[in-house]
Amino acid sequence: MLKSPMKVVITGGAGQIAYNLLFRIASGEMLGLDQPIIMSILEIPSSMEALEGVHMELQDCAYPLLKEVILTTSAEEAFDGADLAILVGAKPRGPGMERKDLITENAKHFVSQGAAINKMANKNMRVFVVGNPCNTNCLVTMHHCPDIDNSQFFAMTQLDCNRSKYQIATKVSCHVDDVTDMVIWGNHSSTQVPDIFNTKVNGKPIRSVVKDDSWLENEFIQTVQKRGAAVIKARGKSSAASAANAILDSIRNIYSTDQHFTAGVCSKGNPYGVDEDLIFSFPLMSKGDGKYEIRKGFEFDPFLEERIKLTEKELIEERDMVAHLLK
Ligand code: NAX
Repeated sequence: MLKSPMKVVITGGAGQIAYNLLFRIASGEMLGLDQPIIMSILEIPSSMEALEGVHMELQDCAYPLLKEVILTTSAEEAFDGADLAILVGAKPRGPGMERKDLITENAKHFVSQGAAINKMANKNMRVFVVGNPCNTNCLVTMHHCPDIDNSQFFAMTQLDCNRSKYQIATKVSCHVDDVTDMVIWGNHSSTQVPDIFNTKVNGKPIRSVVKDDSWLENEFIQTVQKRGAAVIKARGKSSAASAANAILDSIRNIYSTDQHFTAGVCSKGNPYGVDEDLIFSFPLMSKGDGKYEIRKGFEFDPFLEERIKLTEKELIEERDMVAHLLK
């Protein structure tokens, strides 16, 4: 029997990630074949014509689960009654633009989208931020949603996790599924910390299987950190299909039960001594109905500890840059 429809909002619907995402959501691949969907797509006015083309293609797929598609430039209309918001839309860095300019420019949009979510969305909804800088954009959104619990906000680090699993599996000639408990700590940026201490390969500690600490601490981490740039260099465009795939993985994890995953979440009350007002990527365990716990008991060697401090410092600096937009 079909469930009652879920309203899923996607921002940046005319962009390249969305082009790899919307069709998979509408097919049922993200929320299941028994979950009808009302898709609400928020875009900026200059991208509405392109979005109309995407809409035509959605229509031409005749998806049985897709009950309605709303295209809008109004955040309040988009988030009205939303059960899940996937915030992909964000401005890319322009010529001569510093990272700081990008952070403050993008954060402004997350102030207004946060306010619209708080006013219009279902209070039990989940917010999943992809648009960069995703951790800090998520923090800004969360600060503008006082009526929605902090535990309902997520920022994406699953793509970094998937990239890590592939590199390790290739190095030791195993399958990606044999690499478990993989965590990305901290920020989705070049300071991110793929965990090379607690990850397991076929149930054994990663260092004892790889037997090459120098590779893990240097080549592996750098390959993961720079993978996005490598894709841009080869393809001329940033990662889109793998990013959309990681969004699907993340949302399925969020709504699963007893599943280990990694994502940026509110650091309040975290067991690792990280500053308490950040969106920081941790090891998580899903608890059903979109709930999770930050997993305890992950241990740090000095290498990991030093890097986790650096990514925390970067997130605090990003928060300082948008301090005037937080409330
Ligand atoms: P595109 O530039 O192809 O698409 C972005 C879309 O967002 C455009 O259609 C634009 O009109 C729209 N947009 C811009 N501002 C908006 C606003 N205020 N409200 C609604 N829509 C708005 O970018 P794409 O390749 O799709 O990437 C989207 C975002 O994902 C970027 O910020 C990118 O950096 C980020 N990524 C995040 C990843 C992660 O792991 N967290 C990985 C992939 C990706 O790099």
